Amino acid sequence: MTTDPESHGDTAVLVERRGGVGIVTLNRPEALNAINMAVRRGLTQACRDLDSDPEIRAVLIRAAGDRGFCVGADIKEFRPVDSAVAARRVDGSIAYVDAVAALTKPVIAAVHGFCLGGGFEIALACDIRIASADALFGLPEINLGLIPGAGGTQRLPRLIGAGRALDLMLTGERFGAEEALRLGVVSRLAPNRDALAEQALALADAIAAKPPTAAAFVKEAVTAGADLDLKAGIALERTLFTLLLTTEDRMEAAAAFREKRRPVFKGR
Ligand code: CO8
Repeated sequence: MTTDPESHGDTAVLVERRGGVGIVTLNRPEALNAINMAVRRGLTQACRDLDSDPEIRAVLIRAAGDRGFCVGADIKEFRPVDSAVAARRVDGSIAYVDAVAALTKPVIAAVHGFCLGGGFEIALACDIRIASADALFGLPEINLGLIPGAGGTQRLPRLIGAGRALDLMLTGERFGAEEALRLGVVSRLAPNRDALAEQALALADAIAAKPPTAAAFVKEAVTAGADLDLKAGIALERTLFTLLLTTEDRMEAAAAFREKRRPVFKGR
């Protein structure tokens, strides 16, 4: 089933439901999808709505326009901040990235063109990144007298290692899709934008067809486990594994295998 896109926060963020996949589109192509207040609000709301929708089993975040996924914070909205109180108010504005990271369902970023600053940080808060050959990544905050402020200094080193992440953050250099694949920033490449749209949706569909509780638990084991020592991480894995033994979906998977048919997973 496909729904007409709903808009969140003006038309800055669109949400569409296609079968079990929730598609979130950053939609300010005239500003290369720069993150303004409407994007912050829209993305936050979209993630919350899709996470609480029982029909949705995977989320895809993509962007409108030819030129890119997102060029980061809307620099035209930057204002002088002259007190700690005002700075704290600005600091509270990364709820949109927290909302992406808080999704309990698998989330994929489909990246084309520019993916800079806060845009890159949105992609880093996703579980899987797939890029088209024209993708250009970078954390240029240092050139603005800032540091990445929406999780980049923490998520990028965890993903690719501290040395490589520091190199990218201290230079602010941009890097292309092949380099992103080599570094492990993305796990899949598509040859062009059309192929990206197709491959990203096919990947989301494939994940949406998996038993949803197992998908949520594998995500939890990896993301929560990353903050634990090995012993505690393995204990978490054991707990989640044991819980899955009690699900109807795991009995259905075994029955379908025996009966040589496709399984039907209900998330129970
Ligand atoms: N904010 C607002 N508008 C933007 C931005 C941006 N970040 N980037 C591009 N635009 C606009 C341009 O102003 C232009 O609009 P207009 O036609 O009305 O003048 C339009 O998009 C097209 O851009 P360009 O004409 O500049 O196109 P080019 O092909 O010449 O260049 C670039 C494209 C290389 C992407 C260039 O626009 C650029 O360098 N943009 C800035 C990228 C950047 O520095 N991003 C990082 C921002 S910092 C950040 O994201 C930190 C977030 C941490 C959270 C903190 C919370 C407060």
